[in-house]
Amino acid sequence: MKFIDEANITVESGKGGSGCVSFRREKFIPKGGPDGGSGGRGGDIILVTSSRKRTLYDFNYKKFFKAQNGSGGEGNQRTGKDGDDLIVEIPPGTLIVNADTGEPIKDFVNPDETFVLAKGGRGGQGNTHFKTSTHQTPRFAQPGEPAETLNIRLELKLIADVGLVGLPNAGKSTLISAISSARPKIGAYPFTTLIPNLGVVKPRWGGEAFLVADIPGLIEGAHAGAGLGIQFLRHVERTRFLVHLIDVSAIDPDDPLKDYETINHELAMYSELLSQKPQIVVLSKMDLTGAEEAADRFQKAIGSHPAKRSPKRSLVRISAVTGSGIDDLLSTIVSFLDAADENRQENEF
Ligand SMILES: Nc1nc2c(ncn2[C@@H]2O[C@H](COP(=O)(O)OP(=O)(O)OP(=O)(O)O)[C@@H](O)[C@H]2O)c(=O)[nH]1
Ligand SMILES: [Mg+2]
Repeated sequence: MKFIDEANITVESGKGGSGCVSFRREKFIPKGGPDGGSGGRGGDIILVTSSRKRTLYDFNYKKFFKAQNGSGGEGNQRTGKDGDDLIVEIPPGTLIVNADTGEPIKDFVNPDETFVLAKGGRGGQGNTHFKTSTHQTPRFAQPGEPAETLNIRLELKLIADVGLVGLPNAGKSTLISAISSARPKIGAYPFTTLIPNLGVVKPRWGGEAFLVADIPGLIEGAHAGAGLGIQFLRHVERTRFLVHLIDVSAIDPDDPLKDYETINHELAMYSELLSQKPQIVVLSKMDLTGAEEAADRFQKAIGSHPAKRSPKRSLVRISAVTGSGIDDLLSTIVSFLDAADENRQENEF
């Protein structure tokens, strides 16, 4: 599912250092010639796409980017130091627009693309440079070129990294409310969610933000139109993996994997691609009585289940009410994201 992320920032390149006015002063050379060096170049603002970046989240907090100014030239023909360039990392897929004119500046598609957005000013020339046969003692030098300032808007079409799936009432919307700023409707009845919700999750301990999609619940026969059908699965088709929620209080003691298999069957009926995505299987509502026993039964049953071998699966227990297991789930999500970045597939049961 697509969602537009936007941020406005200001960038400023480095000013050029000014040229220096200076004359040689040495013993026994009463009238030394001009020896003022030129100023250093100002740093550029360089945009680079990095696959580590997934959202524009960080630009909500840091909005001004300044490259270093060039240093002034000095006597003895010393050139000033060049200012350092400033490299700003953005996610692939970001469109850069001039915020004042609305004109597109650059559309980044792939990782590792670089673009000089604002050029640093050239350093001014020192008075050494202005000496001519008729003008032996120039008492002037050039100032450095000014910095370039640009207000830009970044636009990114986001695709959810993680898709939440499960039966109605499994606790999907409660979970996305607990981990992101999304505030979907939550209800103690099936089909509370009728349209997909997206939430940006920023792990508390730092690291890159990622995007989670909460979709309406699936039921047995959804592929044949039961309940709300499987149309919403297209919103999680392009995610890197699924978080599959199972209400632990609804686990059938005689058939602990029933709900789990129902959802997996519907995913498979939708597409091979979806059924082959890695899954973090989450047992929710662990605060309810009898939850531990039910979860143990589930874990025992899944341990001997063929699905544990392929695709990649992992199991986490949570309670969105008490918050238990949420950090564990977030770090598992982050490790799945990292693994998806590296295209690794391995098993964790
Ligand atoms: N005790 C307890 N109740 C929970 C927990 N998580 C969700 N619930 C409750 O379970 C019910 C369903 O939660 P939702 O988040 O709406 O479930 P959903 O999976 O989004 O459901 P649909 O949108 O209908 O598919 C609500 O009454 C929640 O308050 C939990 O960790 N513990
Ligand atoms: Mg819901």
